[in-house]
Amino acid sequence: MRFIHTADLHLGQVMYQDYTREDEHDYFFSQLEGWCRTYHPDALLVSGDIFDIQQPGAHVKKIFNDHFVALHNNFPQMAIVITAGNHDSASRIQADNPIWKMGNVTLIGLAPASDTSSLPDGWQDDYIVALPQGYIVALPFMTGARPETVQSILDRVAQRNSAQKPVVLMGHMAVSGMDYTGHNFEIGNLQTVDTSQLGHGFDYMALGHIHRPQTLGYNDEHQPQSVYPTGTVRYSGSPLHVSCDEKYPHSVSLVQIDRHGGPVTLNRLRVAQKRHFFELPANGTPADADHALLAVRQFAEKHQSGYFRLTLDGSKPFPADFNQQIYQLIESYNGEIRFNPKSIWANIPDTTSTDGETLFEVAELQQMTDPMEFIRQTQSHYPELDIEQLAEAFKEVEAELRRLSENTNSES
Ligand SMILES: [Mn+2]
Repeated sequence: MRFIHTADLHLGQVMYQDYTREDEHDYFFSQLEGWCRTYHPDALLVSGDIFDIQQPGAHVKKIFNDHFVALHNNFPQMAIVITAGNHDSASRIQADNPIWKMGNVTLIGLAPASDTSSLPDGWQDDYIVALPQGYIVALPFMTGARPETVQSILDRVAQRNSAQKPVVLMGHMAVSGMDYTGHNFEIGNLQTVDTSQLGHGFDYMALGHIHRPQTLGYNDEHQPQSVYPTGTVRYSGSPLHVSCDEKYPHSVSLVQIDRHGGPVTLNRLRVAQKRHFFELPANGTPADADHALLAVRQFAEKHQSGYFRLTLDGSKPFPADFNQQIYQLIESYNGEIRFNPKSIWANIPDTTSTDGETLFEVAELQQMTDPMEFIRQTQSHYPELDIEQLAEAFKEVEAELRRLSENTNSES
């Protein structure tokens, strides 16, 4: 069996409240189509986070429809299997499955119930895509690990797989021991799943969720090809750079497995990016306002296209309309030069004044992610406040929000 594994498309993503990525996605899909033409995969697997938000607009749905209908029309023999990630609405993805089934496309949105004892015999088959060349277990994002559920499906495959064909398990989760570079913000909200919970009986686990391509237990992304034993666990990574913190190349995974029990041969197909991410100034020295503007002007003239983020010197004065000046400067590039207004601030001075009053620079507030940090520093203004109680309350709210979003993802 030969297949292409990708994930985390985030269709409809808008960068920095301002920039749509439709042409970047078009560029990716044109490359994907080229690979399908060259390598004739039996299947194309997309392991979750198809859309960037749960309720994408009609325009974004059309982008999805156009690309996947084109893939099916051009390669009707290729099975396409798409699962929902935590960014997707499980029920919306699932609802479209019967229609797409007519075009050799399987959409799996809803995870199996956490208690499977009341399900009818053979419920596992809903998650098994049986191809002439092998089996694909298509599991979407799930709350928690649910190892018995996963193993029960893998056992069902084992029963049916008397011909010893390759077995692929799809999933969307954070597995412990992986490299989460670029996910700093999100990771606090996510439980990682221990590898012992992944189940056994698969030759290859096709994961989504982490944007950095990687194979569990290997440090070999620089190689064009790798050969692994059976039971390999891999993130294909996202095709596009999704944030400034992703400084690694992106690829899709072309995988060949000839029989159950391996080996697994992986070819990394490097995705060319339509727009790159840049840090300015290029030499890394935190800039004052004039140097920053100069760096942006030079960058724009030289590259004509791309995203950039600034590192600024917080000990220097900045005009109140500094960001507006940047936007004005890049205006003539028709959205090709794209500004991340959340700058990195260096050398922020200690602004505690002599009377104990805390003053904040805008820069400092911009960097603050924990509301408790702000409250602790301004505690003198709220003598009545029980700080520990407040911290507990924040934790509860955070946990509740997480629980709600996971329920929405897995059950609604
Ligand atoms: Mn995800």
